[in-house]
Amino acid sequence: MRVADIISSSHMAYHDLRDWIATLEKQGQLKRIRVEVDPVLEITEIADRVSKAGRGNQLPAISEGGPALLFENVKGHPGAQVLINQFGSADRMKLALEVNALDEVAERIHQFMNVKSPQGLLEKMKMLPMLAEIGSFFPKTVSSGPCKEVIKKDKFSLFDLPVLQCWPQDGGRFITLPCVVTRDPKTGKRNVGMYRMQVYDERTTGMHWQRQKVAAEHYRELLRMGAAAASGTGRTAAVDIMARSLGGSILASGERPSGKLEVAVAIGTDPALTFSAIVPAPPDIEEFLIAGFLRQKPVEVVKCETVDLEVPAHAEIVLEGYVNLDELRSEGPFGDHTGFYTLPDDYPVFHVTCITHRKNPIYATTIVGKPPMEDAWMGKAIERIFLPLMRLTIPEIVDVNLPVEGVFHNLMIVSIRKSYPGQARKVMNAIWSLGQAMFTKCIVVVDEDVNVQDVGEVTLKALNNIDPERDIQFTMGPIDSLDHASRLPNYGSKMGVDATRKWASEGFTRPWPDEITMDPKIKALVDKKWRDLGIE
Ligand SMILES: Cc1cc2nc3c(=O)[nH]c(=O)nc-3n(C[C@H](O)[C@H](O)[C@H](O)COP(=O)(O)O)c2cc1C
Ligand SMILES: [Mn+2]
Repeated sequence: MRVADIISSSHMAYHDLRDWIATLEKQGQLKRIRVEVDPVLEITEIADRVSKAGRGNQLPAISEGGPALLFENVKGHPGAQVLINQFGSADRMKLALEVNALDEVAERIHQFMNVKSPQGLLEKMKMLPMLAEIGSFFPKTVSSGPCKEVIKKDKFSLFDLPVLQCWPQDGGRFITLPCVVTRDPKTGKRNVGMYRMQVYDERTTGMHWQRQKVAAEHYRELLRMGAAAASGTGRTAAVDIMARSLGGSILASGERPSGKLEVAVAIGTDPALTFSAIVPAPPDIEEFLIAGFLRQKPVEVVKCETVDLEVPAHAEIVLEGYVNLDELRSEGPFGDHTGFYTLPDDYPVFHVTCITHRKNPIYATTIVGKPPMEDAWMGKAIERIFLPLMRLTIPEIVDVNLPVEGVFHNLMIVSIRKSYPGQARKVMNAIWSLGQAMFTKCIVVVDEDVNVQDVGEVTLKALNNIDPERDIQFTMGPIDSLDHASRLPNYGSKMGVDATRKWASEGFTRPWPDEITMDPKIKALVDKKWRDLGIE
């Protein structure tokens, strides 16, 4: 399939999940499955085989994964449909974002960032279309939408949804592809993040926003506001819980958290919006705007029934509710994208107050586990799209590779144009200060002549070029919550490898050898003789 053949200039943004599914089907990228399957473990085994199709346990860079799957006969859920692996190949990721190459998205971002102040009327006029385009990215509030076709405020149960248990030791069933909407209690800005939700019972789930994520900050912000307003009654069990969860840094003893943070969750949205929920954007940039930029058409949002939040009007399923500020509950274990189970930990509890959905809603989900899986392709898209944004603050970066086996946060290989001594270390520190890249456990910095996408070449050159004691540096800092090896949860060490060629100005005065390459004249000579040699 050539994405170029599909995306003509007249193509409009995917309206919703159904429009996206129809496109996938037209392109032969979707398989409908009518055989009965169990959402407990069985769907995972099928999806895992499909996402690793034809590769055994090989972990390739970018190549095709198997098709998206739409299960139409899910055990225990008559009439339900489950979509999985919608993003599970390089081509589908491009199709989802309606580009021929992911670098096109990067290029568009670059164009917007590159705007200089216009000189004279003509240049100002030239900017008008771009300004009009920016206007079209902002979300549009509409009065109703398909997500309101069915509204359930009194009688509903989360068990009605075909939620998967993914892996044998999972603590239960997990909603794995939710777009979780919260509002910053101070600024009113909205955030959409993807945080998995363990179903506890008919009306409550876990809310696994890790402490460094934006919704967790909204929650803390509300706690701070409550703490500031509180009159100071005795220390309570709730405070102890919060102190444990938040490192004791928010509430002084004697302060009692109260109140709730409203939360809405959209499941099954158009692919740009689903993708925007995982993008590690700066906290103040609303994902609705990012999705609008990606699809070049506003996201239509509609007010919730029971909370003061907006959700995508075309979502298949919406869960409305709140988390209490004084309630945490054990979440997990969960077979995670590291290839290991994440062990149980305390997280807030989401209480559902209302479910709205389309008629015959399609439940969108994913599984994570040993790579490569569906999330590998989303991660690769982020790698490409964020390169120009990284270059804004670290302009010497030439290219970046997050190998899928490095599960995003364990390994980043970065090539730089080195111009001054110590620059590789400066780059490492800049990456460790850059949003969610702070979690990167190991950064390998190479010179610009190394192709970071070729891990073999990196291994050859990087390891030849280092004197480990001199070139490896350790630092302490925040660690991904999923890391099971750090000395403390969320806090530990990181490693940077300066594999650039060392300069005399960096204290390296020995001669540096050339790389081996053959004389081009001899190459040409052998090319000419090659057939006569009779080797092939
Ligand atoms: C399939 C999938 C599941 C994810 N689950 C979680 C999760 O449970 N908790 C979490 O903090 N981040 C999770 N993430 C990563 C976040 O979605 C990502 O860090 C995102 O940028 C968070 O948005 P925010 O910056 O608005 O907080 C997941 C990502 C994917 C692709
Ligand atoms: Mn965000």
